[in-house]
Amino acid sequence: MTNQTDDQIFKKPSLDNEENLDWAKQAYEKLKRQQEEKKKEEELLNNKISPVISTNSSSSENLEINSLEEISSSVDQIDDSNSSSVKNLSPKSLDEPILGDFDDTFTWSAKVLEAQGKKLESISLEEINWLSRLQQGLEKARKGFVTDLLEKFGDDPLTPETLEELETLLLRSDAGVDATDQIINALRTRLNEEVLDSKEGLRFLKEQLCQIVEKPINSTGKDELAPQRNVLNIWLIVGVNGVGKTTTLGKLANLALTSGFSTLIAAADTFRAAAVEQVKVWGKRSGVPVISNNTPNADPASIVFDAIGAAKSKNFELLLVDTAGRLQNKNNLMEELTKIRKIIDRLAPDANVESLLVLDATQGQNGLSQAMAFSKSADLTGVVITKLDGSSRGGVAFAVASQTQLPIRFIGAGEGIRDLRPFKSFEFVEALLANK
Ligand SMILES: Nc1nc2c(ncn2[C@@H]2O[C@H](COP(=O)(O)OP(=O)(O)OP(=O)(O)O)[C@@H](O)[C@H]2O)c(=O)[nH]1
Ligand SMILES: [Mg+2]
Repeated sequence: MTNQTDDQIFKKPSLDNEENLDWAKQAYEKLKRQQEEKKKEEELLNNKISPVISTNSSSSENLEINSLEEISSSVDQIDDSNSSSVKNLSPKSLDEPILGDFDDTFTWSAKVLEAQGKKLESISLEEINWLSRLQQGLEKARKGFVTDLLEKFGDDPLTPETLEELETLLLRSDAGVDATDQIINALRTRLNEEVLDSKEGLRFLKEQLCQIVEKPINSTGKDELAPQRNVLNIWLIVGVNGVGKTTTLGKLANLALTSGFSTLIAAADTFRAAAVEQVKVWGKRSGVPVISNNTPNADPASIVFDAIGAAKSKNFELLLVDTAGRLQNKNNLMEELTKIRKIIDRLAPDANVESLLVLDATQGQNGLSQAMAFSKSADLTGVVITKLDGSSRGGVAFAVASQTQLPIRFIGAGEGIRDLRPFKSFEFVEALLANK
């Protein structure tokens, strides 16, 4: 079967139509018009209602819920404002994406969206902006990989020697032995069958990389992880200290709220004094209420208990639970997670529970042993990879997928509230191997 036929049958997205810039140009014009219209609207609105804005922001102070006694009254108050002011409180205006120049990064981002079947009518600045940042964030990883790779591939057909070089590059980018073996074997088989030029070699490599990260995702039957509407979803955010759990939770809260899910946060990391404050700051930034207990070393399971009670009584759709990354020792940490898990299973047996392990890309392969340790006590269902910006070890995504068989659900590439998006294999592989 020829490759063309493969593509036709599976309709795989591809960035092949390099010359065609029409779609990107139209997309740019559309976003530019949108941005201008929005600016005008905002100016009009500001002139009309500027005094009201400060009143709204002061109400955000009331969104904190610090004790069980306060829950019923505070949640009542939040519920009242949920449809209007909570949405107004979301920090959209704080770091609204801005349309940059019509440059290589824009055209690359537009092409990635077009290749995935995105329609011009539904294209958004948010998506373009994220892809641009992802591609820029992965620059370090790309430099150590693609630049060398393209040099090794050269313009000539691929040889067994090029494969050896590729093997070294993959291992060096932390793709892990399993994923690397799989890719090299597939390429070797292809090479035995036919001559592969560098362009086709790169296309085939991208396809293989996509397959590795897609396998665990496909086996869950859910392309993307999103809360189910009108029922309780509980997402437990776990991982060792400093990997980015709380930041991820804050970004997820914002993503969920802007997607229209009523969201609540449980600040169940009581080990570090500053942890609860940090969660509250994220709660405020995204306009999501936080259930917490300010008593030092309060029992995390009891906070989760309170939060589930509040979520159920007020019909919240998503409860995000921040957990500790460090306790007196590792056993304590695992015991605590098991306890939290038990409370959830007992109190909310019908909830959709996700247990997301946060892994720091800069830690490379070390993250894998963490994954194994956590999977026992936290019953992991997925992975979030953070700090892909500035990490030269973006290849770790392939090691995670092939060795843990856990689906990667979100990726983070920056400290900002918008720097987290659902994981899409095509986008990730294209960003990692972008030829620039
Ligand atoms: N560059 C970059 N920094 C990040 C990213 N995610 C988190 N960080 C930073 O990493 C540091 C630790 O993040 P936290 O969210 O506090 O990590 P944590 O896992 O909650 O840490 P503990 O609560 O101590 O276990 C902070 O300085 C974050 O701003 C990311 O995607 N990119
Ligand atoms: Mg934290």
